[in-house]
Amino acid sequence: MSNRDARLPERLAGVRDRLPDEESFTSPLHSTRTAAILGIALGIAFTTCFLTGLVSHAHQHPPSWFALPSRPAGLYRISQSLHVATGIASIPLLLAKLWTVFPLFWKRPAVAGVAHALERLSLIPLVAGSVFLLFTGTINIAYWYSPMTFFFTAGHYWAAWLTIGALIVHVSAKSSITRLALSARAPDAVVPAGAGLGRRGFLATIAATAGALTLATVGQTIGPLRRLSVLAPRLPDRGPQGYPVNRAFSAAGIAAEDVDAGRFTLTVDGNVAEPLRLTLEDLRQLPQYETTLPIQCVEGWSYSARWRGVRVRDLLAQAGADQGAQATVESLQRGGIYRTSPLNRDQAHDRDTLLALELDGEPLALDHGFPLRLIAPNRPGVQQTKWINKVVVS
Ligand SMILES: Nc1nc2c(c(=O)[nH]1)N[C@H]1C(S)=C(S)[C@@H](COP(=O)(O)O)O[C@H]1N2
Ligand SMILES: [Mo]
Repeated sequence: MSNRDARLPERLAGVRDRLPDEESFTSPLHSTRTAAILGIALGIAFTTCFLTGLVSHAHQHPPSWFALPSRPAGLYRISQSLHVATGIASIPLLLAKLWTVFPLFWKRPAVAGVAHALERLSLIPLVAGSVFLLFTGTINIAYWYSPMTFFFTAGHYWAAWLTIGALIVHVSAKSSITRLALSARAPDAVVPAGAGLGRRGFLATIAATAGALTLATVGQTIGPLRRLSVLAPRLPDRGPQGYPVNRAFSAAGIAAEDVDAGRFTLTVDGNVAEPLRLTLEDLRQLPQYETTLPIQCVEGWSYSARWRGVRVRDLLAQAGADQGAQATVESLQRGGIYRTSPLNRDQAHDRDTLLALELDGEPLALDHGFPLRLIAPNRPGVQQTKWINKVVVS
């Protein structure tokens, strides 16, 4: 053994002595009580975000055992606005929580028994999953796609299950210490006068940050707050005909002659007695209905508008489809996963499921889907397909 090797254990011990331990972090804000309060806030936000995320996933990947209802018409708007808002509010909460509990990562012994080891191991998926979800959600609504080398919805969805599983383990492991920390009898850390923020001040700062972030984005869906929404990527009153657009006509790869009013035709075929082929003039001659419905983008922004057009159920009846028929609506757009949109029985037969020709009393702008777009109650914006030229009945 060389001299250097002989000194190795000694040198390692030296390094260990220089590492911080739990006591090195002296701020009284690293208290169990602060961690417990932030943990509860984060638990509520994450659970709401998870459940509303499942709703959105179910709309876009309809399960075979459950048909999503077409009512209440504005339900998806509430659910998805909550999803995005709770996700955004979770960012400062998570950062504050990680900062508060950070000294515990240096606690010795690092492992004290099997249960403790498992509880600590579950922190890896919990922290990594939370950071991943909030990061991918944020860059998705900010249209910053380059770091996303995977399909966003699949990655975000599976990470959510992993994170919620780890959260359940974490909450079970911490429930008694949380209860104790919040009980009136628990001694609270005392902040000496002049020593900086106290616990109340710290929590108020975090709450104010979460509130400010919410206000700076929630105007994308709550119209009267739009002036405050400096961080919202889309505003409900900016765009052609006064409404925002995600996929512009120029980005959809559709030839101008395909949407020429004189040449355009809509076909209704598939499982029908009598396939239909209708020109724009034919469609205008059919009974027209008007409805006020929201477009709620999965990214959080939304607006409500007055739509006028032909009922899908009337077209199905005219083509001689079954009472229980379902349908897929197809766009002139050539590629992309959002060029088709499925309607289950309920959705296809709802009186407000329209192929709209007009928005607020005017023909649709090209960017809003001229000549025809789908508009139906209680569904994500990605399923309100534009530039429709085909309905396939099944
Ligand atoms: N054919 C087609 N329709 C589409 C899309 C698309 O990419 N292709 N994007 C959708 C998305 S993501 C949303 S939120 C709504 C937005 O509606 P608007 O652009 O008319 O406001 O349209 C939807 N319709
Ligand atoms: Mo969207």
